Amino acid sequence: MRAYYYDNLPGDQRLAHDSGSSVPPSTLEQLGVHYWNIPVHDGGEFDVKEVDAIAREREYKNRDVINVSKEGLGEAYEAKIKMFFEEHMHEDEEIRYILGGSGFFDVREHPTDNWIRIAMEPGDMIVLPAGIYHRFTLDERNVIKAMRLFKDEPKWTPYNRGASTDENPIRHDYLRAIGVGA
Ligand code: KMT
Ligand code: NI
Repeated sequence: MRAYYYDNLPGDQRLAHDSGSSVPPSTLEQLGVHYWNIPVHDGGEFDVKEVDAIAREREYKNRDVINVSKEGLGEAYEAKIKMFFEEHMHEDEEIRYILGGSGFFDVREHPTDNWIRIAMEPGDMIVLPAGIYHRFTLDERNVIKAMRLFKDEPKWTPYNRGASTDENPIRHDYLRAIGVGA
């Protein structure tokens, strides 16, 4: 995982858009973004006990695997890619453990509203807190395979940023939790 400020230059979302200014782990922690590395070996195997330990501690009872690629998503591909990259929030955490491929999660820093780009590779596991504004894109490899963990029913409904998300109670809870008032 590598985190840096997005350069905000026009151009393909799949390019790195690296401003050259890196973001330290402490900044991500302040935003409520948690990160672990659980190595994924060449054959794709990993230590499931490490995943289980995090899942137990954080009460993620369920999991599945998503393949974000043309082959994996079929007819839904173009629409999903577009939807993932619209700035949005969820009313629950978004937890992803990367098993193959690579891609970028962009999260909004608060209160600056700068984009922080998080480059994810196999072995990287991330928790985006409920209420954080974020988006996702594939990179130029055009493929990522990720385990999605969740508590009960997955609540992955994306709420695109706007007047109503600014008033969403989960968004307000998030801002209170990171200690920067609504
Ligand atoms: C999401 O909800 O944004 C995704 O599942 C993106 C692909 S998982 C790396
Ligand atoms: Ni999301």
